Amino acid sequence: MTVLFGSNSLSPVKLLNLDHVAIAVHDLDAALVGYRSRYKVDPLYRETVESQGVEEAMIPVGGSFVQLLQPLGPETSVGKFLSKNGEGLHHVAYAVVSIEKALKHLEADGALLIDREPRFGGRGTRIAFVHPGDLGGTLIELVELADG
Ligand code: CMX
Ligand code: CO
Repeated sequence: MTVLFGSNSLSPVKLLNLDHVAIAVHDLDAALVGYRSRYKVDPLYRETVESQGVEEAMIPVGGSFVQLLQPLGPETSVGKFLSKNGEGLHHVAYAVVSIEKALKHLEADGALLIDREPRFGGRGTRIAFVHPGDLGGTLIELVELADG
């Protein structure tokens, strides 16, 4: 039997890297002040993504980002999460080579997909979510970067 350690080169989903970890916050300005004060870091991007119901800031950390998410209203995904859980880790996001190929494989594999088709996220990315009930109680986002 062949056992591969620490490699996903054979994965049809082709996870490239950890793109970001996302943290739900009540007040984005206050959170950014906290990160600047404590860790001396600033966001590279900040934008409102209406379709996701969030204002988000992306703080670079090595080759990945911390994504801070403030909900646009109480009925959004992040708004509901905050009222139930308070501030904290909301999802992890993996960069993939092709989001269509990744979704096709995951659907065929029986994954509990939230999105069968990609949607637009921040930074011009295309994104899709896998339900937290699918694996480890963690909401997973797949990201295809704008420049491939
Ligand atoms: N992580 C882990 N579990 C979560 C969760 C999260 N972020 N959000 C909800 N859950 C759990 C709840 O605790 C609940 O569990 P139980 O059934 O055991 O109580 C279950 O999922 C259902 O939760 P809910 O409050 O009823 O919420 P909904 O089912 O209406 O929505 C979800 C949950 C994940 C389907 C929805 O939030 C979604 O579609 N998310 C994807 C889009 C998104 O999050 N966009 C914002 C970020 C945008 C970006 O990153 O760019
Ligand atoms: Co995200």
